[in-house]
Amino acid sequence: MIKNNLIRSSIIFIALICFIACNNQREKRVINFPETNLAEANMIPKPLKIIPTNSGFALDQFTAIYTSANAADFDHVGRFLAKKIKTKTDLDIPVNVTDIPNLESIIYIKKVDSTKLEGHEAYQLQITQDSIILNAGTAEGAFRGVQTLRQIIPETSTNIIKNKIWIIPSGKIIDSPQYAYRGAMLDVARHFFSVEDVKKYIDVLAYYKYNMLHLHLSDDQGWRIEIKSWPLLTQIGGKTEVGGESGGFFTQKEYKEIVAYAADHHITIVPEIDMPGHTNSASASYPFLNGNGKKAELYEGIEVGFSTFDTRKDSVYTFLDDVIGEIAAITPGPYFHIGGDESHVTNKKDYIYFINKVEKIVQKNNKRVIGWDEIASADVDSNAISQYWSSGENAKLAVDKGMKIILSPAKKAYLDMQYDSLSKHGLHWAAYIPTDTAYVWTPEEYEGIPSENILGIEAPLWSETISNIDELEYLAFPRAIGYAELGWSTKENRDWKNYKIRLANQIAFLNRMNVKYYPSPLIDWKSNN
Ligand code: TNX
Repeated sequence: MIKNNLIRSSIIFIALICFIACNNQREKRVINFPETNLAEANMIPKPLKIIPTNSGFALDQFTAIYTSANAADFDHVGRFLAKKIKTKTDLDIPVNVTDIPNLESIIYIKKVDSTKLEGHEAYQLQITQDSIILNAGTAEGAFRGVQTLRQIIPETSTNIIKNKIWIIPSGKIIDSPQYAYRGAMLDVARHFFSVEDVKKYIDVLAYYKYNMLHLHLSDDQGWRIEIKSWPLLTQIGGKTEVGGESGGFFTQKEYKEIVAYAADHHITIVPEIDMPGHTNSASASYPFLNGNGKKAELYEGIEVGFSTFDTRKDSVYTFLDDVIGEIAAITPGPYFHIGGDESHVTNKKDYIYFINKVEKIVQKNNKRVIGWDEIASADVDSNAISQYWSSGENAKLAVDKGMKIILSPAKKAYLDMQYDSLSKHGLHWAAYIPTDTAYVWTPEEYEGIPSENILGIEAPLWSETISNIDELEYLAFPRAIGYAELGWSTKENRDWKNYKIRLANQIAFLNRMNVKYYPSPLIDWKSNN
């Protein structure tokens, strides 16, 4: 293996030297590039620094991709890029193939000393007339850089030389994210979404540099993850959905498939089992869990706050030990979300007792607790993360406890809020959230939360009113694209007027991906048709 790597590394090295040397010896292809401006290229999220040099790089059939040797994960990123170039341009770009006759330009994805870059997702792109060098300290950084590169490949080719070329504007990009946590949440409990749906969502999220996908796997209306030691959870609790539709669940094998697909896109899955409230489907499956004093029946409505686990029974914690243990075992990411919201029929003392016990179980499984903002009112330690959705008071409690906060304020960041009163899907209990409102707010200064407490932002998509991928996409896009920029780009680099032009330019990508976005009247989509 080491020998193979060594051989490969020398071959690639020789190929690169050859490329440079040969280019000096043989007559160099001359292209008169039209003037370009990398700073105006169509990138979302906007990179930290862009230095245009106003010329171009010709992507064409004489381009090849190379990646640092001894780094299989970089090779993987290179192949991902080649696949995406194929979809966009129909070009077959070889990856780590030496001996290419007529090689005119290279894309080199290079592993560099990570201490020279700003964090593990940082990357730099250096684009000149015959090479693109993508420097990153990790495959994750390289993957983020590849998304930028995908975005600046023009939709159409030109014919200024004999063969078709795609002119990428030249210059330098220095980039790293503002927040370490840039998430989307999908509620597969109120309505179930298939593995294929989740994968399609991941494809689009990855393009905009999201790095977390939180799956809301259980709620009153359905239990969506197979637990081998408690099979009735899915056999009974997985059967229902809001509105009487047919339910469903992920087997552990399917969940692992999602985790692996997400990992391939450098996205971490955050599983959520919502408790002690929002637990009707579990209690309908195993009645001993129930703490609200009534017999739990399967439920297909949308009212919340009526269910609770019995927080004072040891058997409930034995059950949760199994549930959390089984899910943690197939979740490589560092987080486990315990819900904790709207436990209106759990008394305060019991709530505090419960959250404390569950936190210990999560920690025993080597995961870090995330919970909705209410968990800050319990006795959690500073390592737990509070997900702000509605209560400024809970945010203060979290700050006092030294906790990190994920910002998901319902009136700004809830993807299930209607755009306006005419929206086909969605609710409006928190607000109407048109595309500009979703973008024009400042997580950096939200409700006086100190910036050092903010881990990042997440856009939750609750699914009471949506039951298929088209409806999911109607609510998620274009707003989720704006949240990507809020999470990645600095305040100085964000501007609605500039963003809305770049957003309009996403239409080609969204159409190619067959994303049924909501054509917000605030965006001049037509100019790009
Ligand atoms: C509130 S946000 C909820 C969810 C609903 C959502 C609908 C939160 C922590 N709880 O149970 O689905 O509103 O917008």
